[in-house]
Amino acid sequence: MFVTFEGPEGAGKSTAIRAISAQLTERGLDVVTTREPGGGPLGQRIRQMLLEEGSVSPETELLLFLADRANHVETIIQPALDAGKFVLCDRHADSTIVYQGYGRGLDLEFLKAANRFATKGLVPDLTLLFDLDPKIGLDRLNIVEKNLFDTEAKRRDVNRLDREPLEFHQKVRNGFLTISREEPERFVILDAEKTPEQLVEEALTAILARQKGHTSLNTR
Ligand code: T5A
Repeated sequence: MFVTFEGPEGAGKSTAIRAISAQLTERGLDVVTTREPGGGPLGQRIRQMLLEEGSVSPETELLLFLADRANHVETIIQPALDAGKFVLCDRHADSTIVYQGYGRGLDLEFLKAANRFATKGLVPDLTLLFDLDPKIGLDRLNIVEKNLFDTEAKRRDVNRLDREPLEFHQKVRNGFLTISREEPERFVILDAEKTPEQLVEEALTAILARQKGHTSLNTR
């Protein structure tokens, strides 16, 4: 089963994925956790190019995200699904629709076709949208906070996209809400202002409910 986690900056996806992965593993599931950009060795290099400071045009940015996705699906996600594993992915194709489409203004129909090309038609079985006011998410990134599921305090580096104006991040949030309404059967929206514990519980409930009715659409 293929589950993606989406949402604006600092919404708590990575924090939740770590806990969810541990709980699914305890239930005996074979779980692969991964992320975009940067899911594999080539992806790590693309991630660095994408997120470091400097001027990058929307077109170049798009093509780098797509290159990362195509390689990620081909070398990590699809092989894991074919082996019957449970894949939890921090951001995927919806981030391209929202950041490069709703945020940067690139053509949405073109982006959908480009995503189909990069993923070879792979679509998540479930997408959890961590919905949050971007002001709260960006504030979270600017403070050192004890990560509730880790033993040490961490500060995540603020990257090139985080530094976009608040207006950009509002468009991103609204874009996620718009696309989630277009595909209500795939998306579950979570209120990311809740505590990490509550979010993990709600996300797990959604995943296990979807797993019950799941017949693998994504196994070749
Ligand atoms: N992008 C990505 C595109 O533009 N197009 C694309 O196609 C793709 C795939 C990736 C950037 O690239 C863009 C989107 C992004 O801008 P990234 O570093 O991977 O950059 O960024 P994010 O995925 O946004 O990661 P973040 O770290 O910003 O967000 P998370 O993972 O949602 O948040 P998390 O878990 O790291 O938590 C952030 C902080 O909040 C605390 C944590 O302890 C941490 O300090 N926290 C909470 N605080 C209060 N309540 C909660 N429930 C909390 N949960 C976590």
